[in-house]
Amino acid sequence: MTIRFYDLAGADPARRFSPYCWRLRYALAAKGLAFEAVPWRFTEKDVIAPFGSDKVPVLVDGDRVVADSWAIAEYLEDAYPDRPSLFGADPGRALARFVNAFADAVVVPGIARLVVADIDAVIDERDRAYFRASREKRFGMTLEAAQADRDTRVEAFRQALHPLRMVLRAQPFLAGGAPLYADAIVMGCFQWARCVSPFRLLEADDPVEAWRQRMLDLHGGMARQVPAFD
Ligand SMILES: N[C@@H](CCC(=O)N[C@@H](CS)C(=O)NCC(=O)O)C(=O)O
Repeated sequence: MTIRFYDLAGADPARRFSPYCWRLRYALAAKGLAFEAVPWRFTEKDVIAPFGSDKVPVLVDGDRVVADSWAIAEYLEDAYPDRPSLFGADPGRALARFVNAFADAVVVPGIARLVVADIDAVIDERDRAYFRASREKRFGMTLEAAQADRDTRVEAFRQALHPLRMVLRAQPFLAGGAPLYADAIVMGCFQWARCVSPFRLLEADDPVEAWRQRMLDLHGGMARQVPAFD
């Protein structure tokens, strides 16, 4: 039975913009596993509630259900050991956990303040009120105010990426000579941004930008072939 997962979609069902679901797409592609990505909107909580989650991704593989992108990556690694590894040899999984924490603590919140009002323009009409109310509560201000100073705020974001930049100056991928799930974790964040906003996060000569382009090329250009802004 084909693996399926619930995948955040916008007004255009082809616009899939969750950073966490993009991590999963890269993981499934790296494992060479066929999958169906079922479009899901923020307000369709009832669809995933039976799986014990109120967030996507939720993966359904036969009778196995796994929620949370990190838990799903671990599941795929353990359930499909004969496929290419997502983490590399030990302690690859443990180190990828650090990258996951860095991405969730630094990269996702950094990008959110730069594109959150743009997300409002691409989401499904049914999700609009929920998205605005939940995110304005989270930021303590309107979406427009949260994003208003992005031309200056982007400098601090770029500075926060310096650990990535140092690594990517020395090697083509975070995992070394070839990408692993650590690369997918961070790329999911950048793919989220390009699916929702034309705002330029990285300067053209940034090694992180060169790496982002390499990630866009992976798996036959999988991430380039979706509605996005660049
Ligand atoms: N830690 C979770 C985070 C998942 C998450 O936050 N997903 C968002 C979509 S990007 C979501 O479903 N949000 C539902 C909501 O905001 O109500 C993971 O890694 O999968």
